[in-house]
Order: sequence, then structure tokens, then C-alpha cells
Amino acid sequence: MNASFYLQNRAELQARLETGAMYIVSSGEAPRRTNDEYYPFFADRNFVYLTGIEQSGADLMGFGISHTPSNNTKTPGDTLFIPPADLMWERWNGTRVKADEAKDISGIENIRHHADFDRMLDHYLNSGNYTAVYLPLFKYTADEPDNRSYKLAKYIQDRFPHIQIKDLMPHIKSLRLIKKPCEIEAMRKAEIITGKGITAMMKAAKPGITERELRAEFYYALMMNGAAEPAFPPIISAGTNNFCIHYHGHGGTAQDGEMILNDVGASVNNIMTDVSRGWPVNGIFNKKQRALYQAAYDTSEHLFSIIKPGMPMGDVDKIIREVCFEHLKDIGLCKTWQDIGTYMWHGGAHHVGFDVHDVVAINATTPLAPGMVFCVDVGIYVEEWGIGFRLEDNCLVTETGCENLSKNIPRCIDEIEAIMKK
Ligand SMILES: [Mn+2]
Repeated sequence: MNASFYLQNRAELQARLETGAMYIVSSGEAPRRTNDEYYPFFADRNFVYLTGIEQSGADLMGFGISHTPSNNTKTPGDTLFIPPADLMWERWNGTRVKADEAKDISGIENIRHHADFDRMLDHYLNSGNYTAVYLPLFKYTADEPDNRSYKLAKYIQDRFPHIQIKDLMPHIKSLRLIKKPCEIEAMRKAEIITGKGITAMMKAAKPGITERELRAEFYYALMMNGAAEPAFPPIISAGTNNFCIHYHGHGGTAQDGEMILNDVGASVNNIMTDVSRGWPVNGIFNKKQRALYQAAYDTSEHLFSIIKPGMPMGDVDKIIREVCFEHLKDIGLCKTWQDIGTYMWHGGAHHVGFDVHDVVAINATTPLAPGMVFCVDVGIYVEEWGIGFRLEDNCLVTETGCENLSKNIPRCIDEIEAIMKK
């Protein structure tokens, strides 16, 4: 990504905000893990989307583009507040982004030390030129501690009651819904790395291999191909551990006759992929595994043949279930439509981008549009047979239909069996 991507994202966001509005997005801080040790820092996704900068303790302040201050002073441009250089701190913890680097990455001209933030915020809010501050207000659970956005909201409400606090999330979610060409390019590169990780696991698989060894194969392939980290904690499991949808135990051993499941992704330039495959530990699908995998594959292929602009988002998941139901009925597992919930445990379509479960403005009636990217995820779990897996690919909506971005990662039974042949 170059600075023009972030400049464009900020320009589009600013154009959505009314006169007299400003917004603040913070990069966040790494939480403490234990004693004096911190979790690796993972920058707030909205902050990265708008700046490209992955530096903790930074804030972006932006302003409604149509705003003309009443006292005719110049409309302030986007301002980035970064922590100052601190040689002792950096000796222990790594270098902080410098002003000129931050400018090159983000295209933001106005870079300030973070110590200026409070004073400048107070100055703007006292100026009479502003009526609203937009903050990204999101909590996954209501009782989680206040992050910087919530603390800023309280600070502003306490001291500047004439200023309205508004939620930035709806605006940023609608921007993040449609991917720009450079995001698609990054995703294509990430799919190649993801494919190397998945095929390495397929090649290494054999009866007796542990989930940890498979995990090591995945990490090794990613690191050897330039990835610093997987996009998200990989899910790699075997046998009945496949029945835990978000399994991170990695303590099991793959036995002959079982299936291995992976649900993994690499990222390039912060754009993630999310790909699942299921394959037999011993390299040859048995009769039941073959029937179920083929059902998932045919369902997925059907979806990729019909997805196109205009289709309501909710239809993707609905049609996955309907088509898979027909296959499971043919196999003899489903008798009535109500039985589908016994074998399909999760939704079949979530967007992917800066987040693996991407934060986008979408509902069941939203029409698909070019530039959207979501997973087509067919999960089948048959506990009575001890077989569970999912087949998950990344679908880009194009002008005329769609494209499977992860189609080159071994996908059909013949491809998987060929790659596993020793
Ligand atoms: Mn996934």
C-alpha cells in the first residue's frame, strides 16, 4: 500500500462527516500479559485503515471536509499524534515511528508529538467551531474496560457538554465494505502464502502426526515466505477436535482414518485471508469422507457459479444451507429441513479484509457489489461418523459475477489426494 490508499480512505471518511464535526481514531496499546511482559502490539484496524501506521499510543484527528470555521481560520488538516522518540525506551522495546516515516507512510503532513494532543483537543472544542466528535465506539462485551475512545468520550462529555459524541463505526464500516484494487492485490499475494502453508501441512500429514507438528509446518511455510505472523491464530485440528469450531488446543494426534481440518490465513499489508480445507490423515478419502467432502465441494462450486452483484448478502448463507441440505439428504443424513442444523453449525459467509471477520456495514438485504470480499464457508459436522471439516474460500464480487481468490489452494478431492501422495 502506498500513502495514496490512506489519503483516499481519509478523504472518503471526511466527506461523510457533517460541518463542524471532527473525529479521533486511536492505535491502542498492547495489553499486559503477566508481570512486566506485554502481548505483542496489534494496532487498531480502523487506525491502520486510515493511516497505515502500526505504532502504539498514537491518535489520528480528522475534520469534516466541508467545515469552514466561523472565525475564518484555516480548516485544520488531518493530524497525527505520535509518541516522541525515547532512546532509553527504544533500546529495550524497539524503535518508534519517526515523524518523517509517519508522513511517508500515511501521507499526513501534520505530525505532532503526543504531548500536544490534550491541549489541541481542548483548543478546538473551546473554539466554537465544532459541534460533534466522532469516535469508533465498539465493545464486544458491555463489561470490557473502557478503551481510549470511551475514555475520550467521557472526557469530552464531562468538560464540553455542548459537544455531541457520535459513533464513527457506521461510516468506517461502510468504507471498509468495498475493497480497493490495492487491497485485492494484497489479498492475492496473501492467498499464495496461505496456500504454501496449507499444502505444507497436507504434504506432512500422516497417521501419528501431532497437531503441533502440523502447526509447525504451517508457521514454517509462512515465515519462509515472508510472513511475520499468521493473520489470526490458526485453527488446526484432527479427528474429533474438528468438532470444536474455534479450536486452539493443538494437543491432539492425527490418527489413521481421521480427517485434519485447517482454518487459517496469512496477511499481506494487513489484508487477511481466511481459508479452510479438510483432508484425510492417510491421504485417501474413505467412502464417508469422500461423500461429505464432495457435498461441500459441490455446494461451494454452485455458490461460486451464481454469486454476482445485486444478490442479497443473506442469500449466500441461505443457498449454502439449501444446496448442502440436498446433498446431505442424498447421502441419507438429512430427512427433513430441520435436520440441517444437526450437521451445519455455523454461518457460511462473513466478510474478510483488515479483520478476518471484517468490520463492515452489511445485513441480509444488502445487495452484493463489486469489490466486496467474503468467505464462502461450507462446514459439515457429522458426529456419529466422527467426521467434521469445512471448506472455506475467499470470494471477490466482480462486475459480472465473482472470483474465487483461493481456488489455487488444493480444493477438490483429486487435487488433495495428488498433493498428499508421497
Ligand atoms: Mn475461517
